[in-house]
Amino acid sequence: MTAQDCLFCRIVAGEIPADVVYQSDTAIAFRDINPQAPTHVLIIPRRHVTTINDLDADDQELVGSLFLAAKAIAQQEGLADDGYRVVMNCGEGAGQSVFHIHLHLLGGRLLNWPPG
Ligand code: DGP
Repeated sequence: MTAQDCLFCRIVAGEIPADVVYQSDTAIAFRDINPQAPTHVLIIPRRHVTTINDLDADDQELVGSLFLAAKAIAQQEGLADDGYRVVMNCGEGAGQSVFHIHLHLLGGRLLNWPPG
C-alpha cells in the first residue's frame, strides 16, 4: 500500500483534515471520526505499518512511543485518574478497518469487559 492509498498516511501528510491532539517526531494522535466514548483518540505512527503482524524488533521504540503518547494524552484529557482503555485491533476478524496501525484511546465513561 502506498501513502496515496492509505487514509492515515494522508492524515499524517496533512492532505485530509483531522482534529489533532498530540504530535511527536514518531507519532500523531487525532480524534476518532466515529467516537465510541466521550474521549476516543487514535494514536498512529507517522510511518506506515499495516498491522501488528508487520512489526519487527526494530519497531520496539516506535511501539513504545505510541504507548507513551497514550499516557500523555490521557493526562491531557483528564482520564488518568478515572481510567481509560488502550487497544489495537489486528486484522479484519478483530475489527481493524484502517490498515495503518493505531492505538484507540477510550475514556470518559465506564468501559465494560470483555469488549464485544
Ligand atoms: P479500526 O476499526 O480499529 O481499524 O479503527 C479505525 C478507526 O478509524 C475507526 O474507529 C474510525 C476511524 N476513522 C476512519 N476514518 C477516519 C477519518 O477519516 N478520520 C478520523 N479522524 N477517523 C477515522
